[in-house]
Amino acid sequence: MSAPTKPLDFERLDPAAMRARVEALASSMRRRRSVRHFSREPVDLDVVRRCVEIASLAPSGANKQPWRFVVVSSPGVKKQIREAAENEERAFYGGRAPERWLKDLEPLGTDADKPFLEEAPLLVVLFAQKHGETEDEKHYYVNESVGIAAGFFILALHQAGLATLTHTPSPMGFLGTILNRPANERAFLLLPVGYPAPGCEVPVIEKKPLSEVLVEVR
Ligand code: IYR
Repeated sequence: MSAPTKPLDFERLDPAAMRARVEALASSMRRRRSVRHFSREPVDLDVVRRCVEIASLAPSGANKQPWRFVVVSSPGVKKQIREAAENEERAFYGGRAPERWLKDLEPLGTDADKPFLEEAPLLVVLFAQKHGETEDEKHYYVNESVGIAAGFFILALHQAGLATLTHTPSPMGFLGTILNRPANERAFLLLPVGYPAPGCEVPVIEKKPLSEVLVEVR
């Protein structure tokens, strides 16, 4: 049965306002960087809750919203997560990763040490739900849906003046265990959230120009 409908609340902008909005967002988003050095300074948890609400406005397959955001501030749990992640990363950097992959990571300067997992005041673990509470509650396009929600979340954090990193220790099975998540949930991303450490440096890397990412079919 279709849901009842209501008029769309759509903001139609005049051309100048469109330009101004998109330019303002572009200059803000150009400054977004993945941060790997966090200050221990606490953040306003209510702002992060709001960012989760914004993320949860993302479109999803059949509106199933197949995601869960677990926000960890407990120092003990962050320590457990750091230790488990570093175990996986030591295996990754110590031989599990193909040479080619390690070469591609060189510009980022990453290694198996993940102090940010304890230093960042919050760790947000985004879980994807492959189905609902029972297996016959189907979910659709789960990766696409959760990926879009992750994008909304990263954008919301940046707009709120917070730094994050899309961290993917692999495999991430330990996160479900440590955080006691049900069997229908699989860790999708681990996002430390906080302020950059004083003097935080980031690698000088380039984004592809528009000509390399856009194809126009006229
Ligand atoms: N998970 C590892 C390796 C890593 C992989 C990719 I793809 C990156 O963009 C960055 C790192 C780590 O976090 O160090």
